[in-house]
Amino acid sequence: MIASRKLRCFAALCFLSSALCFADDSPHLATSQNRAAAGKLENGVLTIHLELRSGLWRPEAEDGPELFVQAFGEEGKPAQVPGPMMRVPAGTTIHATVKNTLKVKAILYGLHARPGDAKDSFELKPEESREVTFAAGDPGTYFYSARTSTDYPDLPPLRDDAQLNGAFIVDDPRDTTPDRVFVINTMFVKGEVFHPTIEILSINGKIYPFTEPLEYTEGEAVRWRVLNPGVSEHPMHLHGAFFNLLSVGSAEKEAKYAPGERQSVVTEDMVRASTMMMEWKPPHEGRWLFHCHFHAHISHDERVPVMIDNIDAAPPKHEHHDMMMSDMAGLVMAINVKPRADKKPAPMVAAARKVDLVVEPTTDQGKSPTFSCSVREGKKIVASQEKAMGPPIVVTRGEAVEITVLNHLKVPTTIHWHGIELESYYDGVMGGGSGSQMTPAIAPGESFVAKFTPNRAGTFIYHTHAATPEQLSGGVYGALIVLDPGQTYDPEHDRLLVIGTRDADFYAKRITINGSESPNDVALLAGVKYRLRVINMAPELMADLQFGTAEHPATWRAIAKDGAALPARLVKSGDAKLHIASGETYDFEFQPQTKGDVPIEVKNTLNDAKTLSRFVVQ
Ligand SMILES: [Cu+2]
Repeated sequence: MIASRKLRCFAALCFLSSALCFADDSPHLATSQNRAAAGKLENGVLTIHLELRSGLWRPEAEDGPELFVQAFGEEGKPAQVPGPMMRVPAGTTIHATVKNTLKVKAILYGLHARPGDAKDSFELKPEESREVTFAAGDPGTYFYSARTSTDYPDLPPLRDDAQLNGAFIVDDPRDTTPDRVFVINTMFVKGEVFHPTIEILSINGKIYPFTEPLEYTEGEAVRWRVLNPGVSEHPMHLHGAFFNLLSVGSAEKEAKYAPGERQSVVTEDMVRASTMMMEWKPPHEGRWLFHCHFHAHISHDERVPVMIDNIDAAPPKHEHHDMMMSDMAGLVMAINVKPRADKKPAPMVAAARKVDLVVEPTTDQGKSPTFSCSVREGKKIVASQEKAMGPPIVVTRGEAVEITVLNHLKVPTTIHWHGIELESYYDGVMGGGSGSQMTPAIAPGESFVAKFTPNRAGTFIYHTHAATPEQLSGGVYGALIVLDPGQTYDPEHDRLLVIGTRDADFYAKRITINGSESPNDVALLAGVKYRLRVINMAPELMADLQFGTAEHPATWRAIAKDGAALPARLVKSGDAKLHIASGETYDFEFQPQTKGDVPIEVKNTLNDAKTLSRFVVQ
């Protein structure tokens, strides 16, 4: 309550944004879990009366801080964040009336048949209404929206109007699989886009730890439609399980994939104004997370009191995740997976491999400290060697491994095994585990034994899951390579290209390649085929990677994403250009044909900061 009372006195900010100033009698907005369709469906016609209104949104607790925003509502009901869900079977006609009760002009998008044209919009003056009638069109996951702000006209609405949207789902009558609909919204209360002092991120109108706790059973088929109508990009990552992409789309259109054509991933980079339909089966019981992989979008600083009033918000208790990453906030959903009814205790498997991972500070403990990771197995020790990145850990599919993490830092840490389908307790998220068994943070001087048997070969990541970004930007991460049985690691032909940043900021300038801001040349042989494992492990980086020049790009062949083989439609040779967000991995085959230099460029797409390297082909 302190936070909300303070908000009401924040008059100075009113000059910057009306989101923080409002009359005391403003109505409260509801938040929506997108479970029920809005309007009235009768004889193949959906009748819906939408209104554009404004009111007080509570993205945290129901007695928590309030933000004055614009939102859609159905006539006679409270306006809501996100807006009312239009959900109809294909073949339905939609008869909608829209009324603008705001004191400003609004432009409405998406109230037409799908596929549609984003330019197909109409304007409503204050108090003006309009009736529209249209066929729903092709089945898919879409959204409608409205804009009242005038800055950044080429971007999705991002000010007080950032919550002015709602899901528009057209169901395929032949597919009755139940699903859930999650809408991610992004609002910049003031400041420049992506350089905000205040960025409010929510899923179905709530900020973690106030997002809806999800509950499933091991092996159950789970289908989600995830919508990102907003301006920001979010690489959405699922812990402990792969998910299949059934479709990807936008407000207006969608691409659908048949079972054999679907990509299997652990992170899907949801670019601005995008949608996806995903399906997965939780392989293991316990407490899990689905979250954005940009550290800034899941940090404690995402709490409203922290952002707006600089008040250190006490971490509230979460229904299922009592101690789960109490320092996380923002774009996170907690998932509790119950054991199958017929579950038998798993047999004890003696680990064939025992590996130590030692995390320690380097002598560089200045403003942006670096950390050293060393991997020990028997007498063999491989260390970071003055780079802000750990050495690869190489394991074998089907072979049980025990990795002892020894924390020689002065602060707690945890190590997450990104992309591995392991038991929750070993996943490296503080508060994870199942039942009363709870994953601890590894205190300074302590150790933790992670046990797993990788069930697919590919490129994965080990990385710190600590609440603050210093460990990530300081190099507490590395590649986790899973080989097929019988295969031996061949670092000559199996190359890593791991992208990081030494500054934890969307506008990071200090981009690293394999832990170095000034990477060495990479010697290759002409005519020889290499496997390249590309990883983005920066705290928050939307990176563009390119081999060759913009005019003369090199050629490579994509083969895997996040450790899973790509479907045939995506396995192809093409220009060596890749957009890769934090938390994604890609595998390519690269076979330089002629001798000479091939430039390597990694660019931050927000500020064009670059780190360059080159292949020297002999
Ligand atoms: Cu994000």
